[in-house]
Amino acid sequence: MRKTIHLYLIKPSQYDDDGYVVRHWRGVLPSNTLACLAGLTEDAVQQDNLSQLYNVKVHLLDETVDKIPVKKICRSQRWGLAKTIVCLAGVQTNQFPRACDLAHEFRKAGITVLIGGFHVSGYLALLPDVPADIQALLDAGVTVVKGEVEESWPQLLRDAIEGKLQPMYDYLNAKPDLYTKPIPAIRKKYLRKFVASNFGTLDCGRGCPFECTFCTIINVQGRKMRFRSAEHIADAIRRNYEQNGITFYFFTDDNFARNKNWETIFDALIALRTKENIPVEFMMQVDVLSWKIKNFVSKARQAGCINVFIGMESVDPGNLAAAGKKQNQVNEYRYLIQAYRDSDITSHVGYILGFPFDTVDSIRRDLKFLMEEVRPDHASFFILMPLPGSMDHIHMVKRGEWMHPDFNLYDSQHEVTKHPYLKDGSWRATYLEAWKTFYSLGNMKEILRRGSRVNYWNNFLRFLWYKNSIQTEERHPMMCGYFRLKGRKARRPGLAIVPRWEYYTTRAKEMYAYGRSLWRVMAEMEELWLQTRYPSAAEQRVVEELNKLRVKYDQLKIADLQAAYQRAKEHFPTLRVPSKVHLFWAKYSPLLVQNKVYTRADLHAFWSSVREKWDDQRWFRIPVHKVPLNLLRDVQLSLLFLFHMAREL
Ligand code: B12
Ligand code: SF4
Repeated sequence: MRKTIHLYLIKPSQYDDDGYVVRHWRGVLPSNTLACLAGLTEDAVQQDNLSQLYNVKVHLLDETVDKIPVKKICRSQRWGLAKTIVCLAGVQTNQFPRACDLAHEFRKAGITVLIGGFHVSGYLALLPDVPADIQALLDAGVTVVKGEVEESWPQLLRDAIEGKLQPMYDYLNAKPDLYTKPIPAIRKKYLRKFVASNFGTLDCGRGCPFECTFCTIINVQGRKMRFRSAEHIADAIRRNYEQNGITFYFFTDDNFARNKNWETIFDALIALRTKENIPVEFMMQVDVLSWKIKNFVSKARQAGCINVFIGMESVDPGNLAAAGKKQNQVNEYRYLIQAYRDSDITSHVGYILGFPFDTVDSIRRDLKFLMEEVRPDHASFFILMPLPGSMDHIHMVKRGEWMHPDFNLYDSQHEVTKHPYLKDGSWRATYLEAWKTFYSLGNMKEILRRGSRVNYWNNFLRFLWYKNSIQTEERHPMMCGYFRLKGRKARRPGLAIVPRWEYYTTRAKEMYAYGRSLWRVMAEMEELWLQTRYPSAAEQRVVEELNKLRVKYDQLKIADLQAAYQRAKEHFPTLRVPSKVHLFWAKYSPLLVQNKVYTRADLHAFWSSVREKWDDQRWFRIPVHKVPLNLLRDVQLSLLFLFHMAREL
């Protein structure tokens, strides 16, 4: 009988500021590292004939959306009937403390544990000495893997199964050629934990030729570009479409524009779209010079690109020079954004706060410049942090400068170093202000109005994700999902497990605050939709017919409305003329209020005044008779809004 091997590929999460493990009901971005290791494992099991000797069961767990069944895993190799191997995968610096806690717990139960990813790879790439926390892992019998494992995974897996693992493997200098290596495997079951189950990840290449000092990629994956074969990529996309219905990809390459195979990959995607009718679309990461590469932008659009993430980082040339970001020319930013906009590709810029010349005032000034002159469609803000594996980290170590000892905070939303001008919490305060300013109703409105109609919902849904993350979940959108879950006992070691009563009371309060905040976000998004949505041609025609009547809206009779619909129907035969009851409500719906701008401002004003009177205990001044009608209008409007949004998901 073949021995069962339980291979757990676990992507650890992070602790929140109260020490609870961060987990969400639904995630937004699936982990590419898990997909990569799953693909490599499937291949290794087949290629290495492991399947003839062992029954390898692969379990994919992403702690940002899955509860890790620690006890079950610890019990899984009791009685010697099975062997369990835990791989802590893609561990970034902010996930390292959580990964260590999990590793020690598994090791106590005698489980084989390996750890890899950017934290250990980056740390050990630039610093010769093994730091205490990594040494503690080694002492506990955890195997530490530095670098990429595309070449070595079959051997590593065999070593793990046969109990021959070495304490440390170093593949940093043996960077794999990716050309025909197994492609990340997408698992439908895993994707069910995410908002969009048609969403896959794939790295078409690795490496970046530039030299930014805050970046770890160049010291781990190198500056020499490596890439996958376009044919392999196209095969995987075809297979994922047929088997799992995947139509949207995040190409996680750090810089797709420097992938030497970009044109062949785009051609393969264009062929999939045009010859095989596979409606694939994708987003990718590029540098600020990408728009100058001949045909790059136009071909990207033809290949299905709808969004680019651009490492803009700052609009201050002094800051860019200090960060070694020589390629970024501020005076060309607006042309870059426009080039993508002209091809109907939305732009998303990464923007770092806390460079040497940043002050509260300069950040505000730069943000204004970014919003008014550069005019990207989206921006993500990050607090500068010295990640192990970056030149910034090495320089600070050498200079003996203070860095926060808790790696859990190295998530670009906490201050982990001291800044000469951003003191006493003003760094984080300015960071939060930047999010609020960029995603204000006014700026979102501008973006939707200047963007093309085809990208309307693409932009809108991203706004919703970002607003919800920042305002309701209070987390960086790239580290956030929908609806935070908290395990009472999933708390950082050293912190007390609070009694049930206290825990549930606090959770109830948190839920209430969450509900209120979500309500505010949804109301703002509804208003945004009302003010910017594209009415259908038939609807516009009805409004035109109404305008011809030259009667003030509130003087319109139901019969007038019905007649307007009848006349519009002559041009749009499929238009349904609503019943009188329906029109009675429609008359009060803000959707029909004016030709130009739709709004729920009157409803907002009504509820605010009710609230004010309630708070001042002037109950008798509340116009009770208007409450049911306005409530119905609000519900009707919300349903309409949710219906339109759901259609686009
Ligand atoms: C795509 C991406 C994202 C995406 C999606 C990430 C994902 N879930 O897949 C999003 C946008 C969500 C994201 C967010 C963040 N990211 Co990011 N992201 C990347 C990026 C560009 C690609 C990741 C990837 O797929 N790589 C390919 C995989 C296969 O590489 P890998 O993880 O290193 O795995 C290989 C090896 O390390 C090894 N390996 C890994 N684990 C294990 C385990 C075992 C046991 C073994 C044997 C081998 C092994 O095998 C793999 C195959 O060779 C990387 C840069 C990069 N080039 O990797 C940054 C990067 C990983 N991100 C980074 C950061 C900082 C973040 C954020 C904190 C930023 C922020 N505030 O938003 C968040 C954290 C989010 C989170 N909770 O994970 C840093 C991490 C550096 C660090 N030391 O922590 C990186 C390196 C970029 C950088 N600027 O330096 N990110
Ligand atoms: S351009 Fe991006 S990926 Fe390349 S070195 Fe700079 S930060 Fe890193």
